[in-house]
Amino acid sequence: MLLAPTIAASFRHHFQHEPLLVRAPGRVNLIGEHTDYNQGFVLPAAVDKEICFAVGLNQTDTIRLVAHDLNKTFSVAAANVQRSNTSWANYLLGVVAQFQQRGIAVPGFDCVFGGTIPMGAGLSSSAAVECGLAYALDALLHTNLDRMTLAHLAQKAEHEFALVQCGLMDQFASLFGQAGQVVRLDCRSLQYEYFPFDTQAAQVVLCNSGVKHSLASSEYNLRRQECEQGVAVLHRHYPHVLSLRDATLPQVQAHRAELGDVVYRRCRYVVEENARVEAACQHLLAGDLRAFGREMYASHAGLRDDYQVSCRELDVLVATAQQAPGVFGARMMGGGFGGCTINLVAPDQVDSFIAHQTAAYQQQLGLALETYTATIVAGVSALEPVIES
Ligand code: GAF
Repeated sequence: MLLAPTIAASFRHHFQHEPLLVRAPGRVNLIGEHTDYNQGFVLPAAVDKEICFAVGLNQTDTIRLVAHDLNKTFSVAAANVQRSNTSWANYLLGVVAQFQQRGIAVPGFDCVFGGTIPMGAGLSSSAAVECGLAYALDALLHTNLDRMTLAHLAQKAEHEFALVQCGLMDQFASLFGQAGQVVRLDCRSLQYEYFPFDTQAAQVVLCNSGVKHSLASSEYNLRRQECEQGVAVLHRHYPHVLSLRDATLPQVQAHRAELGDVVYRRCRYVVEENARVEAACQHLLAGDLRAFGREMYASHAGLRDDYQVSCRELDVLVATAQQAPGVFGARMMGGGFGGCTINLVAPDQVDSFIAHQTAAYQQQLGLALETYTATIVAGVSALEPVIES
């Protein structure tokens, strides 16, 4: 059954009134990993794995939430929204709290949500949940917040209620995606530029390792701290260095001993990854997918060896992709410690690539592989009301 009619029908069943319908996509990131919170560059796109929301004010003081896919409900007084022990509800409550922190009164509302973004696959289902509800509440409350404000609001919800000190990439991609385009965001100036992605030349194929490391959020926050430690050292020598975005490789190398081995490696990775995003965008403009793919492989090597956020399963998937015909590039994607690899594959080789990866994953690790081909779509939007027949 189609997603939006299913979510709308569930809403009517639970709440007996008419909702606003909103869709919020997940994202891929072609290159630029762990650079967003270092004020650097990222190159994401919104994809056709989405969360659909049905939301309506309910003229009461209570917020009533239904997680359609989990078959779970949660309710709370609108005046008493706090971080809860129910992890799925926190993504929504965090958004409500952000409206309230901005002095916007949030009355009681009903919300059903569900979707097709695989959980824990690194496609940012959490950002889609946050951005979709932020967009819906903005529409229902007539607050007219612009998309960048909604992205920041959703990011802060993640910081305060999911306790992950994420950068802005995922929320930005879910809200600013454009069909058929990838978008390079400068996470310091917040300027962004769209680049057409030619699906005749390559398709985005995702290989889901199936690994969901519980370490992911604690290690993520630790990486952020290590980068901050690196900045503190570099800033003493180069006062203009306020983030790793401002540092050069020779500067990082010059202070290797003072940084210490671990922090040195983290810094080296980030500085090199920023340069790779810049180079990759030039290759994309020139239509040179082989060169683009080389940047992806180098990104993976840095994430594996210097930033140390990969895992055996992801490394196997990238190594086997590198052997497969028709593959321009592959790397792990997102925060790491599991989730998906992103692969750029010649369109006429996609089927053989998937067969190759599936067989190799089974043979080398004894694991079943799930794969998705992703289409690049527009960011969060409202949907036409679904009329029940
Ligand atoms: C996660 C975070 F949410 C993003 O902000 C980003 O840092 C990414 O990991 C790594 O590039 O998806």
